[in-house]
Amino acid sequence: MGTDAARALADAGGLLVTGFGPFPGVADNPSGRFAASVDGARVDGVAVVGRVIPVEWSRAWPAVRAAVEALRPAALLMYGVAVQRQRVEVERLARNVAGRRLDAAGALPPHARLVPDGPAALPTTLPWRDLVGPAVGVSDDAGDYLCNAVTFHAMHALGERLRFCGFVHIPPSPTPGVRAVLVRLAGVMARASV
Ligand code: PCA
Repeated sequence: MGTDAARALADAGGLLVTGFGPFPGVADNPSGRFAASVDGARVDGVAVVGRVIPVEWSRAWPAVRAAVEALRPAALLMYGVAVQRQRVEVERLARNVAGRRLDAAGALPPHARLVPDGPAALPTTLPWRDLVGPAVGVSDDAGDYLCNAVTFHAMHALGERLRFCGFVHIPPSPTPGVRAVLVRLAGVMARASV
């Protein structure tokens, strides 16, 4: 997306949407495809920028942080796929753990804890009650892989700077719930800014 849309995001209370790229077992990640598809969109008057994040222990959180620093969005909505899930679920918690699981570059996490002196868990600041609906539920277990990791880091480092910050797991098959979360969050942001 062009610099004009990025400027609009910084100036107009915009929304950064992230998804992930491929990782072992998932060659084509629907969360990254969704984030790319909404890049440059306006939803309910809210400017949206979409970014695809590498599924790598050393690069995922730095990529999210760099995008937030460059774009200065009002809110950060992150998506990732969970292959066993049947429906879209807003994650209410992220935990300070990194599972010993290989990433897309074949690397393991450097430590068992994401932030050595950080809390055991952090709650989302997404207005999750407003986001749930027929195709969207909630979860209190974001796993111990990269989705949980970027979410914990983002909430730990940016939770107070962003109006809303959180993560949504989506199933591998297409469902209207994926877009519904974005539309509902944009609606909350639009109503709050009038
Ligand atoms: N899902 C993985 C990481 C990237 C993704 O899309 C997860 O649930 O942690």
